[in-house]
Amino acid sequence: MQSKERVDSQQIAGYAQQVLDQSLCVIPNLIPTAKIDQWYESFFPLLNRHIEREGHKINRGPNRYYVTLPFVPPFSDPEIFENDVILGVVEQIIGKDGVMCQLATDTPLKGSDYQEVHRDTQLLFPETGKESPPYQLAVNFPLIDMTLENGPFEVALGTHMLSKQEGLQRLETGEARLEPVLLKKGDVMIRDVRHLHRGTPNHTDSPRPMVVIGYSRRWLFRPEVSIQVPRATWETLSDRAKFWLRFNPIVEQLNDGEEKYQTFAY
Ligand SMILES: O=C(O)CCC(=O)C(=O)O
Repeated sequence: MQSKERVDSQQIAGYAQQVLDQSLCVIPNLIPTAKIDQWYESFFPLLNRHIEREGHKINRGPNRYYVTLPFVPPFSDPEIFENDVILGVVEQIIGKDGVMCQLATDTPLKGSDYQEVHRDTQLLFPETGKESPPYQLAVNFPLIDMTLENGPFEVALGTHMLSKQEGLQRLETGEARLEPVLLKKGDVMIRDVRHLHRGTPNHTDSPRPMVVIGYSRRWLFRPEVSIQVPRATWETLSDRAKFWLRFNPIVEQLNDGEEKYQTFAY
């Protein structure tokens, strides 16, 4: 596991600056690939059950699924959600008193399509028509290598502080352009979810899951996502982890309900 010893505070500041300037940074080889393989294996039954139960909703486009991960091993792994480098970058952007509010996956399968170009959140103060400093981040990592064939995530860098209209105009004029982010297993992307982006078609037979861990400013209420923390897991957490998870419900038993995060594109 890469720690602050290997990525020093200057590098962390550099990653944070990249997110502020261009809306994302990629930290290579941060998560051991053996860990990713374990997540991949544990994820499959969840994906299959989700498709059986809710696959008909097609809310993210055909053959593309959003699946929340239960906060139990291997997914409740402090070496990932509480990683010093990830939290170091996150803290510099949304503050040391932020919250972790989401643990889920996006997975295009064969037959998926281009999504409409979108952002993941609305203006905080719509009456101003202006963007604010950052308040919501996604930490993403794929469970297999992303390739041009298997539905890479595409993003228009530097569009996070523009209005959607202005961003779309820049795409039309060629001033901005959508680029695939070809993350390898173990790489971690930290992004400001306001940039224009889209999912692309997976032409292969292998589903391409990408994990999303959401971190927000402490005052942002996102009722569509939350992490149920089983009491047994809570008891094992560090004080820092408890702090970041403090506004999530602690439950005696996981409630295995339907996905609430249906409206996702703005
Ligand atoms: O490529 C991906 O997995 C992300 C797709 C996406 O942007 C979304 O579903 O909101």
